[in-house]
Amino acid sequence: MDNELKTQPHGIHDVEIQEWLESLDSVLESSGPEVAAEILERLRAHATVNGIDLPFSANTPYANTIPARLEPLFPGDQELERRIKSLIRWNALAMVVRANRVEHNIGGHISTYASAATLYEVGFNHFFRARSEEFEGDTVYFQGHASPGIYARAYLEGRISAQKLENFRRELKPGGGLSSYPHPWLMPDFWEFPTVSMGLSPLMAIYQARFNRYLEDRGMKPVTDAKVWAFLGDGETDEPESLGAITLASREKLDNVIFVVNCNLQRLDGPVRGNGQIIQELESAFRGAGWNVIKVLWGSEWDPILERDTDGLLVKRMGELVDGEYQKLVVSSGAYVREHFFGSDPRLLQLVEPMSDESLRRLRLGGHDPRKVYAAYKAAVEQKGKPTVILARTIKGYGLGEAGEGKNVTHQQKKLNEDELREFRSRFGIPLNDEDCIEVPFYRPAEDSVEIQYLRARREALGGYVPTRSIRSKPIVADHDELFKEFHEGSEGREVSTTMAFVQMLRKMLKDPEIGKLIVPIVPDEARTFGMESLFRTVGIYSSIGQKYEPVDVNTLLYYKEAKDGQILEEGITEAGSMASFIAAGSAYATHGINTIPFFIYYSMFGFQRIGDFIWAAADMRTRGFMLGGTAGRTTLSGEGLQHQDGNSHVLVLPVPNVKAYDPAFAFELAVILQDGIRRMYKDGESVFYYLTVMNEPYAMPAMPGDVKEGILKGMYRFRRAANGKSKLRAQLFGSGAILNETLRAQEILETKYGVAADVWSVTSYKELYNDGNETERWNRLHPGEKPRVPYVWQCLADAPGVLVAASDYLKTLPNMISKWMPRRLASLGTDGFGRSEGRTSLRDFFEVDARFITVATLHELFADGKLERSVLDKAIKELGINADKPNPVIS
Ligand SMILES: Cc1ncc(C[n+]2csc(CCOP(=O)(O)OP(=O)(O)O)c2C)c(N)n1
Ligand SMILES: [Mg+2]
Repeated sequence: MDNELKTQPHGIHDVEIQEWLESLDSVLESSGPEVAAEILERLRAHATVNGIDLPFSANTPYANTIPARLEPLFPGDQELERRIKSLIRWNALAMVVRANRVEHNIGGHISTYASAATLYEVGFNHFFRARSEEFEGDTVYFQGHASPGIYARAYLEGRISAQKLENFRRELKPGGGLSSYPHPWLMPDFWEFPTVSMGLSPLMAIYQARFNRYLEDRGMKPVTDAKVWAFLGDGETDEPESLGAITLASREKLDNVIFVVNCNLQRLDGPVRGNGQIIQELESAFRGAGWNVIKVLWGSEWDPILERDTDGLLVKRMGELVDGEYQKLVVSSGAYVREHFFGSDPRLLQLVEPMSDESLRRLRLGGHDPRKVYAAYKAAVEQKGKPTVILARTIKGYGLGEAGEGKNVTHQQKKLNEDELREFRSRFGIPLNDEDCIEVPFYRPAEDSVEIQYLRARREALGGYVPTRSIRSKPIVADHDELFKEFHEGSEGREVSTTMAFVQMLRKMLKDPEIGKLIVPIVPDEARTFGMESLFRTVGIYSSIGQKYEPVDVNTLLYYKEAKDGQILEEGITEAGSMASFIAAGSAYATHGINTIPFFIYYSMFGFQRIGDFIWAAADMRTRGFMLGGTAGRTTLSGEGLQHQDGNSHVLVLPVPNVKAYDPAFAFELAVILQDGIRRMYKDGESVFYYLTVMNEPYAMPAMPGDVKEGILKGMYRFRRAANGKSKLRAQLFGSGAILNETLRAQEILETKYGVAADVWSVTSYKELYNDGNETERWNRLHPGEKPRVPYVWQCLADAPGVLVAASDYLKTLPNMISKWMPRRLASLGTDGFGRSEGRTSLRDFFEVDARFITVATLHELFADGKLERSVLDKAIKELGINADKPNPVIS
């Protein structure tokens, strides 16, 4: 052989390398892999001490992590499983093709499932255990775009009818259809986890796995070996959330979590890393984070070739190609593979000399080989002390041939021509003749066929069908009147904020015999901000390993206590992670049959606008619980400025249909809302959750003025009537949250200085009022023959005289959106614009929402109605010290 080829850079000869390799082989043989690893580790340390600069690499060669000789026996009937998988492939394709024949552009994806079929089928036949009476079951996050395959399998299992398959993406058809992607909201008996907004499911899966441990450590469920599987796309890993929590998984030793990344090297537009290697990049990220990484790159056909490759040249060559080149090889002929892959070195060519071009073309990738995939899954479920990620190489659009296999356009492929359909049919052996085939009928073998029998038997052995969603928790029974009653009394002059009031309620709830244990307080490093540090000591912060150190503040009453059975999830600075915990805890009623009640309290600015998509997923998933936006209110949070002061969240919550949003002003309002929320969600089982803003401004909490519970929950009630109801000048003032106090002050000013008698209303929820108004309007429109219903806002104000003025710490659009159900024109004050670092008084002046501005707005409305002289208004502006030429806060 050519001598040049045997010489490495720096003049080292192969002989020398060979000697080192042989010595390692002999250690491996005589003493095993552990000793060999120890020697390598020592060599590395020795080299470092002696000044050898070893470049850091968390990568292993571009080869299968599990060598062929260590592969376990495949326990299934491989041929039968292949036939079942082929049928699923066909039906998945048929769903999409048929749907698009009926309506052009209805969408659907063929190529994602086509690449992932083996990854799923090995899971379904051998690993995914269902939830049953005896066992909690594994949890599987299916890649959203692979849903046609999951439906097609459920069809073979006899769980979904052909009619439903026919109505894929046509959910409004009579009899219902199938949702495009996993949506528990739309298919609550089937899907458990919404995954299609990419990047969310990997993070949710990690926190789900951690929450499972939390429940075990707190003695709320038995310790099991249940796994959380998350299937993701390689393109999906570019979403920052995807890898955002991987160090939590390794730190917490979450060997119950398994990621399977379908590395087809493509995303929607083209290659994930045309000029690089996504698999190697992911390997180093995961290994660096302490994960067990299993690469499944090459199918069994490669094993004999690799065996002949005693010099490691083939593995070296495998590592040389960038993904763009690999993608090209996938769509090329055997001759091309020979020339361009093996042709780089005569010794490589020699390795494959006996093989035909056809057999070179048929060299499978690891992710399409059930034996390799099985070996990886088995190793993953047996892995102790570390999470596992499986990086499986596949071909996007596998089996589509000319219709898209491996091509850049494959993601969007939804139509196949007749030839392409016939080819696919033949390739996967679907028993349809040429004529029938082009109709793309769904195909299910007879109930007593070996395929159906086998498939059913496998699922029976694994406890039932996956996915299946069911509600397994029992409703709570108590009404908790006693618990909340004390908060109806008021604080007797003591100044407290609504946040403090909430923490008092939380403390009391934690002691309650029925719900105490179920409460899950979740904080992203803000417990002290919200005055919750007293809970550290009383209920403890959850830590899977307890507390290995003496906390620095151990001698104080409220020391930082971590405990294995700690109840608080102190997540650190991750609103996304906290939300994922909220979702896990708020859906445990279905996932685990446990009614955990999460209370996630955070800086309100960093909720709906920062993690809005997680909140949307939580809503889809029918999560229950309470989100508390702390330090809320654009002018109530003083000092913090533009990026902290939230005047938006009550607007941003509007689109989420099943979130009930309240901006309570007083402790008794909060108590009423919390008590009712617990009833609705945990007693009556409603799929809603709550968003409550709580503030940090202290003031005396009044007692509940009579029985106003219904009004609080419906969104508004009259808090204080005008002292002089006979006055000619009348007004109705609406305030919310901390701004209600400004309204009450305005009521006083108006009465004492200007003779205006105003009633003050507390508007606890603009969202509730808006929904009620729309619903009433809709009903009236659709039932013209019946007695019209009256919106709640109108009911409240029908007999309330005078001009109307609203003020809140949020955008003016909130009061404006309900004004059409008011009997007269409404003037709205609010906090549109960027916040400022300032004190409350200045902020309320700047945003024009303080008592003075409410007063002027009221006088102006009276003036506009011709009830007041302009001179009074002019005088008031002066008297109240208002600068009429101040900058407009909305745009300044
Ligand atoms: C957050 C988000 N952004 C964009 C999309 C649109 N989208 C759907 S699939 C896809 C490509 C997926 O590629 P990959 O993750 O590699 O999955 P594959 O289909 O290749 O398995 C994109 C961009 C989405 N669903 N979610
Ligand atoms: Mg991909």
